[in-house]
Formats: sequence, C-alpha cells, structure tokens
Amino acid sequence: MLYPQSNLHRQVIELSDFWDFRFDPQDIGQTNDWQIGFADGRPIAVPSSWNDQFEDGRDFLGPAWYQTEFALPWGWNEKRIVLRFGSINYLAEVWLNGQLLGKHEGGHLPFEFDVTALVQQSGNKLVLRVDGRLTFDSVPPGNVTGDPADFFPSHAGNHPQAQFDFFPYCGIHRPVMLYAISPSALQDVTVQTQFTGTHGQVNIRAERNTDIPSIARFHLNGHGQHSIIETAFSSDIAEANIDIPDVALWSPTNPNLYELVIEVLQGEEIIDSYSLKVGVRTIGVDGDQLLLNDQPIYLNGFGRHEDFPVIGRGYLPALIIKDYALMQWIGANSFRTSHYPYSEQMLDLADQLGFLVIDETPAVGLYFREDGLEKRRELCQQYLREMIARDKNHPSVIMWSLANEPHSTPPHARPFFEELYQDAKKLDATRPVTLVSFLGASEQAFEFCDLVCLNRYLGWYSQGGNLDEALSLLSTELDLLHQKFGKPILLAEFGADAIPGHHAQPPEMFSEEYQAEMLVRYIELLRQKPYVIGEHIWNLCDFKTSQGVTRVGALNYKGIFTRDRRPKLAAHRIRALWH
Ligand code: GCB
Repeated sequence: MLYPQSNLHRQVIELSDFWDFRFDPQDIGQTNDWQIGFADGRPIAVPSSWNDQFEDGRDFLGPAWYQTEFALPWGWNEKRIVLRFGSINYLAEVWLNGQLLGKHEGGHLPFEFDVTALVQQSGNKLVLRVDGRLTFDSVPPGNVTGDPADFFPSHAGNHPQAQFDFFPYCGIHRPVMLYAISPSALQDVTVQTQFTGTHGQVNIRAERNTDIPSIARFHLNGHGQHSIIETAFSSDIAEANIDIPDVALWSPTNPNLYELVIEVLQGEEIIDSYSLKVGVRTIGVDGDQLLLNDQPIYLNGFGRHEDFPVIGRGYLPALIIKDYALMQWIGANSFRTSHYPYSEQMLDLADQLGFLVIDETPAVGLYFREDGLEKRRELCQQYLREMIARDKNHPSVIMWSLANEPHSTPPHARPFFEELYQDAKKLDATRPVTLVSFLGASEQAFEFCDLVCLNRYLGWYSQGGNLDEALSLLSTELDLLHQKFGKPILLAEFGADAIPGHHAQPPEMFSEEYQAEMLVRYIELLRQKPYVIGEHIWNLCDFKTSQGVTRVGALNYKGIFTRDRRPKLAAHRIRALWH
C-alpha cells in the first residue's frame, strides 16, 4: 500500500481539523439516520483519541459518531479520488454523502476507499461511526469471561476492561487524507535489496490496476549512483533490478538512503510518479546470531507505546521527534512497536535516523478458547497482511512479530501461529519472524519462529525485592531455553515500576534506585550469554493504562522516562551502559 504523496501527478490533502462528534451510548445513531448527518455535535480534534478531550466519556469506548464537510481542491476532475484513514480504533463504518463506503475492523493500520463515483466538487458530508468496544472475539480482546486460568496473567478486574496493559484509547488516531491520482496510477511498489561485497542490488516490483500499454521508468539516485532503467509493464506489473557497483549500505551507524523514483509513461506522457527512500541492507538469523549486513548485531532499546496526555494515542509529530531524541541520547539502536504498528512517520524517521524496528501486529493478549477462535484467526491474518503491505519497504523494519504474550498453552495454539508464521514468510521472505512470549520453555511457537523473544519480570512480579534470587533464576532459564530451542534470544521486556521522586537506599521496590539496579543487573547478566542478541527495556516512558490495584494513578510506571519525558535515575545509569 502506497502512502499518499503530492507531486506533479498526485495530490494529497489532509482533513485533520476540528470535526463534529457525538457519543452514542444507547446506539441509536443508525436508527436515527445519523449516517446522513447529525445535529448537536460537539467539536473534537482529529486526529486524537476522544477519551481525554472531554470531562465526560473518558472510559466510554463506543459507539460514537464523527462528521465533517469538505470540498475538492481545484483540478481534480478526471482523477481517481481516494479517502484514506491512517488508524481508527477499533471498528469504523464510513458514509460519504449518505452512502456507505464500507467498514474496517482493527486499529493502528490504514484503510481506504475509492470515492470517485460519490464525491462532489463541494459540500461533501463525511460521517463515521466508531466503535471501540472490546469483545471476547475481537483482537485485541476485552471483556473475556470464564476461567481466568485460560488467560493468566489477566487484567480482568481493571477498568475499562481489556486483555492488555495499556489504555484502550479510541477514535480517529491518525490523519484522514483525500488524494487524487491518475486512474492508471501505480497501486503498489515492493523493494527488496541484497549485496555481495561492495556490489549492491535493488529489486523493484511496481503494480497497477490496468493493462493499458505503459512503460515504467525507474530512477535510483544517491551516494554517487544515477541510474535510469525502463521496462514495459507486462499487464499490470513492471519489474527492474538495479545494480549499484559501490553500494553505501544502510545500518544504524550509517543510515544511507537512496532515492527511488518510479514514473509511468503512456506514449510520451508521464501519467504518474512515485518516490520512495531505499536502504540497501540484509537481515537474517544464523546460528545464535542476528546478522545485519552479514555482521552480528546486538539490539539495545525498548518496548514502547504511542501514548501522551490529552492526545491519547493520537498522532503527534513533536512527540515522535522527542522520543527519537531520548533514544539517541540514551544510546538505543532499536525498539519494538509494542503492541501494535506505529505511525508511518515513526518508521520513516527510523529509516532516516538508523533505528532497527521489530514491527508487531495488534494481536496482544490472545487466548485460545474455541468460541470466537475463527474470527480471531481471520483478524490476525488480516492485521499481518495489512502491516506487511504497509511497512515492507522500510529498511528499519528488521523483523515481524506475530503477537505479544498470547495465552498459547493449548495444543491448537501451535497450528494457529504456525499458519501465521507461514503467511508472514509468503508475504515477505526477507525478514525473520518472531512472537513475543512470557511462557518460556512451554511456548510452542518458539519451535518454529526464527528467534526467541521472551518477556521476564523476575524481581518484580515474582521474587519481588530479591534480585539475587531473580537473577539466578533468569540465568538458569535463559540457558535452558537456549538448550531447548537452539535459537538466539532477545529479552524483549524486563523492568520495574519506579514512582518518580521515590527513593530508597538500600533499593526497594517502586524506588528509582530499585528500577535502576534491576535493569543494570539484568543487562550485566544478558551480556554474559553469547546467544542473547538483545535487551529491550520495558518501557521507554510511563504510560496510561486501565485502573486497577497494581497501577497507581492508572499508569504503568516502568518507564525509565516519565510520561512527560523526564529521565528517572535508571535513564542515566542505562545511558552510561549504552554509550
Ligand atoms: C508484559 C506485557 C506489557 C505490560 C508489562 C507489565 O508482559 O507485555 O504489555 O505492560 O508486562 O508492565 O506488566
């Protein structure tokens, strides 16, 4: 899926603004024809979560209604016009001028509709019904009833109820865009790269929805390279392999990017053009190592969240810059998009700044009771397809994560994830595929995943306050996991809550000293294990979650920065280790 862009042949406008909004607790909107337009709306900022914008409705998860009006810019006649939503949590239904365009389930991933036949020059009325309610068969799930043993550790008593530990923010979270392209414009581009010695190669596949005879012209520029290659479309596909005799590889220390421009020509006329940044790099697992450009790479970084006061999970460009500044300051080289795909802009900057990203689907807190399993399977497959379609061209994305902490002990969890693993490999054979688990040796997916990603909180949820015992257990477990699976291990989460300003010497739980000591001792241990390929601290920043007895102020305090991005003691200690 191509991110919209403006150039001589394409134009994009954003509909981000103040829109009209209504909560619909009785779910009466559809029977009262709100899809045509509704009265008594109040203003709301789009994009952003609705939860923290008003005095009422913080814990209300839906349904709710949005509406706005727009006119087309000058010159869009005879273009294909597409309406694109970057992320809406969780279920969106969309009407344009009273006509249903369609539905999309699942937040954090984009979807779009061709609106050419429906859109007018002016006075267009766009209406959305957004439902953030979590059900036992949604992914991620919420309001799961039954035997807690089926889904331990559980967040069941928390409010609002979700099967995961972050606030279930709802609404239109990323920009809404309208774009115009030629009816025979490019629909998709896939770039894969490889190299031998100093010789690089970029393989490009361009796709469109028409078989009108056309030529694709590929330009690749940068780092002394100026190539132009032309190939005719064979039906709807055109492919090119571009050689780079003296390649500047992409890596965290040298995030070299080339500029690829693809033009589509019908006769002499250029009817479309699309540009993309390309980083030439390879990634793979070999024995106990993770190899970037054939060299072992060690990941130091974080699990994170898209989360900030007032805006909730809404797109906030300054926050993205700030978080990269903090990660650079502390010396991180990587992060996981726990527990859902982050914005496209986050990945663009990872390409540019040289961060390695484990891209995770929204499948957090999955459980395996039979009821609803088919629906959960379909949603997981859909999210994986959508995530790979969106993010496949980013050099920064080095791995796909199928899920976080599924309750995957039942035997049928194995074929469930094996199928998803195969799907991921079919969609993209160039990246390792993993799953992040708390189960350890009993995680069936570790048998076929390319590497083991483990979450551990010894010294916190168990062995609280007793770091000597915690570290000794961790050491034994890691060795056993390595013996059993024979794969590299990433400690994908470890951490302790620290209330900012709370101190204790000797260190005690919840103090900044305890958090710092626990993290440093974990890292010292991990560095002694040759098969450990990385350490991802949980979490970069404190973040909002549902209310419950283990979450003071409805926050998870495992950040080594506060929610407003100030360092705790641990941040300084980790910086000393990572530089
Ligand atoms: C985990 C989860 C993460 C939680 C964390 C915690 O294992 O993956 O979503 O926030 O533990 O702090 O309990």
